[in-house]
Amino acid sequence: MLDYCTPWPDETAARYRAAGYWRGETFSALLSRLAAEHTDRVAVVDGRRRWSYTDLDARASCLATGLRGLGIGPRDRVIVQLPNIAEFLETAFALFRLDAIPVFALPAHRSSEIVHLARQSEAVAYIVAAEHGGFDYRPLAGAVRAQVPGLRHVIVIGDACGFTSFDTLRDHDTGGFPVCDPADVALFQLSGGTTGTPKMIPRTHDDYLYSIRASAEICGVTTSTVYLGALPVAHNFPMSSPGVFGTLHAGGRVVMAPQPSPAAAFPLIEAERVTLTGLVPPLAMLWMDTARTTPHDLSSLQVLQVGGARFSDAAAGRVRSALGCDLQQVFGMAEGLVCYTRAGEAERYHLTTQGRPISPDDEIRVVDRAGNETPPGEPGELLTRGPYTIRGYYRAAEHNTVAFTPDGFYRTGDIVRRLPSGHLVVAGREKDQINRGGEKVAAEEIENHLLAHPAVQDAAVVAVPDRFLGERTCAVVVPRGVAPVAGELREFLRDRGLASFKIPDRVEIVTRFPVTGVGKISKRELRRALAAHLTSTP
Ligand code: J2J
Repeated sequence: MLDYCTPWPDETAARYRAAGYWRGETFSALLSRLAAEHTDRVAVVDGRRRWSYTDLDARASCLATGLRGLGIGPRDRVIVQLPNIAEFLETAFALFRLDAIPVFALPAHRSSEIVHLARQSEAVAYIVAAEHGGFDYRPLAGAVRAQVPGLRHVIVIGDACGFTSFDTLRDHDTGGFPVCDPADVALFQLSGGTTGTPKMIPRTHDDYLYSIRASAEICGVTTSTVYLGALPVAHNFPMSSPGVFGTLHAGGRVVMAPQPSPAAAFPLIEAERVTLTGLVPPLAMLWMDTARTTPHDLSSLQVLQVGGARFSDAAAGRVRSALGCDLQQVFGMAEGLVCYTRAGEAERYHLTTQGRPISPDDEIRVVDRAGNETPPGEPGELLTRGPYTIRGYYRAAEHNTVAFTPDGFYRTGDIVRRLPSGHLVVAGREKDQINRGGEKVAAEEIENHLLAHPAVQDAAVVAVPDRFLGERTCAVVVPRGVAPVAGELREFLRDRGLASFKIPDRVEIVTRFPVTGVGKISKRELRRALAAHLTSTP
């Protein structure tokens, strides 16, 4: 396995193979097989462009040939920061074909995140679209390259402005691609994180393809499925649960939406007869509100998946009447474990639980602070291990001793209750993270940035409840001398190259923090005080 990754123990791996979870197929072989099987069937739709399975396969090979001409080869890491466009899939499969490893950054990431990822992964190339959503990625790419000398190539889709042009890279397919090891790392996903720097999640061909294949089966994906990629498909949820890869795996059709807004998505649902999509709760609520007055025909939509953050029982109860489709709740994580409510289950499970795990071999423990299993039905921290849950983050030996138990369970930091049926109900969170409508913000990362400001003595970032997003971020600051104003702090963080979803929504200045018995900042107390303050101010 790639250096600095934690493999599964040999006997566990052998068990997963014997059980048929790990089948020894690679992403590259998968695409070849799909192209042979589905030939002219449409694989991906992006605006007016419609690529068949044969097209996608041929394009991946041509691009792989061009990338190989740049010297990109097996085990090289390549940062892919692309919006929902057809080239996302072309790029991913071209890299798979070369046995290179895509590191999937989010379109919202900025220099702080990308520089960190490029250094951490020792990436040799960075692939971006020239512009998306009103943002020009080329100056960002220039800034990143200036800080990371090892980044040999910046490849731009669209007007390359002096960088390497994606379109001129496609070369005549000369074949002879490397054979890669299905047990090795195929791609990197990013962790929502709880630490100062985002962690990289190595996913192998074997484990990721198992979660994709099983997700597609559970979600009933077939060649008739039309999946709308509404959330940024770089996220693990729309990538693999079952997402774009699960849809392709089953021979279905992926439709790329440039934005998840009703204005962008509804016309696509109507025009392409979309049957399945996935959203985070705030978007699901926006879609429900907008559907009432939309002129668009959404009747093709059979299932709306909602996940990434807790969907309230009340909102869940409105999906059918508002959108005329079934709701499937999804509770997952880029580290592995994914739970689904399933077709045919009693409605109460769909409305009040976050589903049950994909695999019979997903091991679940719900434990108290001392690490002992809680009584059935009682809340506790969810620990898990299984055939598609990682055993360690990349290059994070020290953090791994905290994030995983000695016997390989991932400590999710989520507080759940387990029902006798095996369904999990997410009841809270223990990790120091803000879940801002599905986007994860690691408090420590933002605190570290705030501490770099000369007028900040101390900082704590916590969640405050929000009607629309579920949670927003609040930065609580003890000033050094004259207190900084909120706008200035936000500007400061933006200038440091932070993704905008990480910029605190609210800033509070205090003279000191509430502390726990051992003198640490009490975030619990801080959250309570802020929530009280919030509800008492008009
Ligand atoms: C409450 N919290 C949830 C839910 C995730 C499918 C779906 C989602 C993700 C994802 C994913 C939640 N209710 N329904 O990767 O494949 C919170 C938990 C979890 C964290 C993981 C997938 N669904 N969460 O959201 O890696 O706190 O993955 O540990 O971004 O999101 O975040 P992430």
